[in-house]
Amino acid sequence: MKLFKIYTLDDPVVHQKAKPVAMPLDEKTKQTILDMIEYLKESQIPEIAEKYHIRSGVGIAAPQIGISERFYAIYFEDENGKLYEYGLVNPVIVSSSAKRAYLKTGEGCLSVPVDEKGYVYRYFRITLKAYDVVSSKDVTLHLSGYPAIVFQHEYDHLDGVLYIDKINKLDPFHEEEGAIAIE
Ligand code: K2U
Ligand code: NI
Repeated sequence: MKLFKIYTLDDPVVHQKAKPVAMPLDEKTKQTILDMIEYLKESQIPEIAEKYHIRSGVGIAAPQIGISERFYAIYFEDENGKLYEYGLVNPVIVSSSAKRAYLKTGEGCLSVPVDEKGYVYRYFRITLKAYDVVSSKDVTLHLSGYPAIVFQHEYDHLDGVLYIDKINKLDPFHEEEGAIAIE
């Protein structure tokens, strides 16, 4: 298991807009992305997370490991047991719903050491295109609900945007009309 240094709020790289990845993908970048997926898998095993003092994650973006390029890894199962395992390169959200959604519990981030409470409003549904290292194909993903939230959280990292930047500072638990609360 490759242990990554996680860059945090104090590091400029997490606040910068990352650069597109040159294609075709070089072997080094491909291996880094596969290592990021493995890191997520292992982080979700309590004994391993404790042994290596790492926080559990369902996604991780290149800027969070100090690489200012447009790729991120995803690894989690949704409540129906569907596995989301992707290594996405140069992702683009090609369409999104007017309907917005937020996690009732708020969000967290491996790059934000102290959780900030509050609602983070995102699109409820997105269509995202990218090259996927796992399938070695260009993919078009139709996502909604919790999976859409996760993919957007990572997508924001590629633009140097953190979830704390999206919380209403005057009223962190402001209820946006018509938004869907995701438990
Ligand atoms: O990008 C990251 O820092 C990883 C985040 C992703 C994320 C947080 C909140 C909402 C959507 C995505 C971490 O996975 S936060 C920790 C976590 C761990 C297990 C399950 C849910 C959240
Ligand atoms: Ni994050």
